[in-house]
Amino acid sequence: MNLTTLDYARDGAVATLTLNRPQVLNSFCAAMHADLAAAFTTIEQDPTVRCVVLTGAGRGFCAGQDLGEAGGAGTGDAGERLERLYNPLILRMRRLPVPIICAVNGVAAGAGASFALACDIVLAARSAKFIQAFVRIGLVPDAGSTWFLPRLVGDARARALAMTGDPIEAAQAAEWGLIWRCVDDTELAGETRALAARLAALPTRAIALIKQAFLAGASNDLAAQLQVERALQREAGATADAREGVAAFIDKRPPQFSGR
Ligand code: T3D
Repeated sequence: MNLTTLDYARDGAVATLTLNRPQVLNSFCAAMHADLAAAFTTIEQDPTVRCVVLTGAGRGFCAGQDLGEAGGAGTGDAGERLERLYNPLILRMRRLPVPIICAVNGVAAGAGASFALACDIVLAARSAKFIQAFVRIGLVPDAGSTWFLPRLVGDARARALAMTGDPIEAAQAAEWGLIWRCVDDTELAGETRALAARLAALPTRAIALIKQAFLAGASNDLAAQLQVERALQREAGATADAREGVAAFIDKRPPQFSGR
């Protein structure tokens, strides 16, 4: 992979993608979209990747769309850019059959906040902030934020965050349920590594099916979701890891999951 805006690193079964345009707080440009697409293609084609970590280089996580990019926000057809660049990225992350941890190392603004919320588990450094910055420049929250926000924090908080564009501190974000946990800045890297190693050793097929279940559940009624669970459990129950999990329980030993 020839990446210019993103660092791709492997540590065992964990792939880490680091947004790397720190001079503009890792805001998205066309090259970064292309790099992310290439990285996700590599991950999707590599069954040895069992967990993905997303983070940012420098003091920010991601400040959303690069407002200085020629032909970007404020020009042309914003809807076309969303359809071509952001929407496929967000859906791809939700459908990726391995867990994605977001380690929010600094400010996450605009589509950068949406990008974080599209991950499965979000850890944030105490100094990080989440900003629905869109309204500040006359735009609507996008890249999934109007879908994620009310589901995570409820309608009242979601509307206020979207309409005011006020920042929310990582600790408050955790308290409201916007993210999983807020940790001290010095602990973010270690906590992320430990969580990634743990997830990468779990039954990866079951985690992929859990992702599918939650995605389906967001638009299903209870009866439909019970059917989804039946189908997914049938699939999970037939995996080598389910056999290993039950055998390990009976044998009173720790399970050794292969991810299959
Ligand atoms: O049309 C379409 O394509 C639709 C798609 C929309 C998707 C979106 O994401 S829209 C929302 C775009 N993002 C924003 O509006 C956020 C803009 N950034 C900020 O409001 C602030 O930078 C932050 C609140 C995030 C952080 O503030 P602060 O004070 O910590 O940092 P700073 O000094 O503002 O930024 C540091 C540098 O990064 C600075 O450059 P400089 O002065 O050192 O040369 C700043 O210009 C640059 N930067 C920050 N955000 C962006 C950016 N450059 C380009 N695009 C950015 N989004």
